[in-house]
Parts: sequence; C-alpha cells; structure tokens
Amino acid sequence: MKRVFEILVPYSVALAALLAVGCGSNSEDPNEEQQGQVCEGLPPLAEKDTYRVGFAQVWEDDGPWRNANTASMIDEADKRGFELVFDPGTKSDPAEQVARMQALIQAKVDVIFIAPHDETVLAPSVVRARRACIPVFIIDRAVDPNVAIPGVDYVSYLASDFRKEGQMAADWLIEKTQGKANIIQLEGTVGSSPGVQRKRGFDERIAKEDGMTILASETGDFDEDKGYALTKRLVAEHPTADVIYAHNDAMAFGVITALEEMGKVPGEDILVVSIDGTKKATQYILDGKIGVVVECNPKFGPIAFDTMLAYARGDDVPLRVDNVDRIFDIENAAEYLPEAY
Ligand code: GYE
Repeated sequence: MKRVFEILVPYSVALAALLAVGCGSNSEDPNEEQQGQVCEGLPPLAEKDTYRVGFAQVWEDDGPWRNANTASMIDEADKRGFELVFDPGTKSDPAEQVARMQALIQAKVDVIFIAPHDETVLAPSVVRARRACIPVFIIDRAVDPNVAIPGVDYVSYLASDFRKEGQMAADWLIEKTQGKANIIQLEGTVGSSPGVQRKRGFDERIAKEDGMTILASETGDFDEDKGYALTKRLVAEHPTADVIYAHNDAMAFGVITALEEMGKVPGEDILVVSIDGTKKATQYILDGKIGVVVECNPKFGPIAFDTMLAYARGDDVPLRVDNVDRIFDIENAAEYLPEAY
C-alpha cells in the first residue's frame, strides 16, 4: 500500500497543480457556497513569511503522550512565528472534533494539521477542508483512506507504524516468557488507528504461540482511569492472568495502581507491557513495575512544519512519513530516561 502511495506522489502533485484552482461550486453543502472557491484536488499552499495554521487535536484527559504532542506543535509554531489556531476541545468525542474542523474551515486558515480521534468519523471533515481549498496534513492517527484519499484529500500522513509497535511488544514478550503467558489486553480508543493496529500487530504474533493466550481484550480508551477500572474487573474475572498489555502508558499507570491496590506486585505477579515512552513509564521500568515500553514519539512539531513548508515550496512530499520507534526495558531505560517526556 505504502509503495503505491509513493509512486502516486508525483502524479498527485501534478494533479493538484491542475485541479487546485477554483472550479466553481457544484456541491450540495451550503458551507461550500459560503466559502466560494472549491478545490477538486490537493490545494496549493502559497510561500509566505507567516501562516495561520489550524490544529485539530484529539481531546484526552491529561494524557502525557497527548500533552507532549500538543506542546511540540505549539512550540514549533511559536519558534517559526506562525499563528496556531487551536481549540483544545472539551471531551473525548469525534463529533466535537468534527465541529472544531468545521470552525477551522470557516476561519479560512491557511493549512490544517489534524490528529483524528478515529479513522472514519473525521475522514469527511478532511474532504471538506480540501474542497474549501485548505491543504490538510494528518498527524499521529490515520483517517480512512477510502474516504479521505491520500494525495487528493490530504497532502501527507506523519505517524508511527502502530502495527509494528504491537509486533515489537509481542516479540519482546514471547522472548521474555519463552512463549508462555495468559494475557489481558487493554485496547486504545475504539476505531482509532493506534487502537486497531496495536491490537492487530500484537494478536498476529501471539496467535503463532501455542503457549500464549489472550484471555480478554477490551477498550480502555487510552485513559488512565479506564485502565484502572478495567484492571480491577478483568484481573478478578481472569485469575490466571500473568501479563497485562496496555496500548499506552496512561492505561498502564492505571494498571499499576489497580494491581497494587489488589495486593499484587506488578513485575512479579503480573508483567506489564506498554507503549509510548513517557518519563513515568520509563521510571516504572527502572522500579521493576513495567517490563517493557515500546516507543511512540509524540514530538511531531518540527517534522510537521518542515513537511508543510516543503509542500509550500513545491517539493515532492511523501504521502507517508514514518516515525522510527525504539523499545525500552531494563537494559536501556536508564539511558533513555533523561530524554523521556
Ligand atoms: O499512544 C496514546 C494517546 O494516537 C499514538 O494516543 C497516539 C496515542 C498514544 O492517547 O497515549
């Protein structure tokens, strides 16, 4: 899939150049009428000294990954003297993010960065922004490529390879347990690409191991409190569990609190596996409470703005920009700790 997208880049850029100019409105969407110009392909981005950059971030209840991601975008806009048009939102609700996207379109920002709450609900908003001649860059989480078409509806998608993260977590666990484990899985937000792909990558590896079973797999919405509540219930329901795989660090923090309250020793009675690479999780590795953390780098600001400016210059911009993730356990956690967020 990725290769196909790369081959399409020059084509899509050429297509954008041909189609970017307003083509009149043949839409039934009344908002488009108000906006005037309609773009049928990738809108161009003018080279300017400064930009009004819309940022449609996922709302999360104080998640350390999300906070680091937001800070990186704000800092980078500041450094470059760009205005970041950013409403942080109030709840974990894709419909609310759809409304925030609509507000950015109506504000006629120059460009939009969106981290979509989930793959399907936000995809039409990306198409609407493109039709309103606002180039969109997807960061962090994917949108459904059948609705929002890469290289037509958005310029580029910058993110980690979440399936690979799930595979890395599973491979570490297989080696550590010599292929014997009873696992509880705490999934991320339903329909979000990290939730879907971290499960897929992990499950496909574990399925090949006769001695490993996934006893339960439920969503904790990437949320610490939900990770806590799920742990209390699922550990009681599955007394043979000896591993908890949490799709992010925030949920893993909830796991550790819950286990300790239940009189279990994380790292001894139950091995905890997580993804993200926050400072607190890294410290938990050093304390023996977490076995492994697969990295997911949240600091997108520099690469996001560099990619946007490359597009404005007319450079070929890849449809997919991959972050490279590392893996931390007791062997290298101390070395990583100073740079953890
Ligand atoms: O792992 C998690 C956050 O989308 C990759 O979202 C991101 C995930 C991250 O809630 O902590």
